[in-house]
Amino acid sequence: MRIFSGMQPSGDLHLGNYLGALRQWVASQNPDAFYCVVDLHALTLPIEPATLARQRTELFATFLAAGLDPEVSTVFFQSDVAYHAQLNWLLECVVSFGELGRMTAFKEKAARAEGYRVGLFTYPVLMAGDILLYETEEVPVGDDQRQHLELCRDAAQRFNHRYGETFRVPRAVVPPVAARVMDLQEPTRKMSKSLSSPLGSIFLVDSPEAIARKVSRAVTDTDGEVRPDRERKPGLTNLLEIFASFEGSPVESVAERYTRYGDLKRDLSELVVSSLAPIRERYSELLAAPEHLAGLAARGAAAAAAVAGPVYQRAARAMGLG
Ligand code: AQP
Repeated sequence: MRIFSGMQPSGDLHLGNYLGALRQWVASQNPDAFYCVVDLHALTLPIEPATLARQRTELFATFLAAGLDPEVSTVFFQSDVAYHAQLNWLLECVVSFGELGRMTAFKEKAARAEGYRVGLFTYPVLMAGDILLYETEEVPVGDDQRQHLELCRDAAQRFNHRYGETFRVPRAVVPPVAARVMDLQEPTRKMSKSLSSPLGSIFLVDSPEAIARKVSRAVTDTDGEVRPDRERKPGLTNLLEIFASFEGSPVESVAERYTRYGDLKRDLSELVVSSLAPIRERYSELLAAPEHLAGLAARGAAAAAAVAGPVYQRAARAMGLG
């Protein structure tokens, strides 16, 4: 199964990234799967060069620490494969201004970024190209990426219609539980790398103490009944979903076991800490060997370019270039 997905190195990964996407990647990795640190996307918001340089390496290490195996699938940096930037331009001349203006992620981020960059507006096109370059069938992502995936599908179909059959049209694969992990302090907003409050996100690299503090301070409600209800009890439902996702059981069966919020929070803390401990440990080991990581990334980029190159050439020729 040809799979592609990516994450931007815009900060430490949180539980949403892990449960919504990365854990699915690990489960579905195969020799035909491509997992990418989409570092060009991280330039859409202000970021210091030294911070980006550090964060992209850390994200690559996090992928491996979570269980991606570069001996099985292709793991690489987007900016190492120039076809991503090249196809972006071709697709910018296929996607319309109006379509991009409807993207909710853009509206949310632009509202918070003073004098936002053109790239913040156009990055869904770059993302569409990331996916189309690999003749992708499935894109494992969290729920927040559905709209961008639809844009990608529309762009592929329009291109094929206008210039002849060129791209495979991909589909999103979203997990059944925890597809949208919410901020622990503002549970009507998704947990985010760049926009969350300090206690709102649990990061994969958080210490056990930090995790316990964040879970115990998570916003719930006052009716005291342990049952899932996204509308009326978003905070509690979020905790139940995180629990169910880590445990691999239905949300209702977790809720049935508890009568008190405090007990649920205590057990959830323990579950999150024990589930993330091996990832934290492996992450530190990997970061201690940067040359090894660089070697793996170079191999990944060569393998990715071998697939992306012919697809880019095909698209360029279809448009009358080359
Ligand atoms: N809260 C979430 N719940 C479930 N899945 C989520 N994802 C992101 N937030 C949640 C999924 O993780 C992957 C990360 O993609 P990205 O790096 O492009 O980041 P993003 O979707 O823009 O959101 P982030 O991680 O919070 O970063 P910032 O704050 O920088 O925008 C995707 O598969 C996404 O669906």
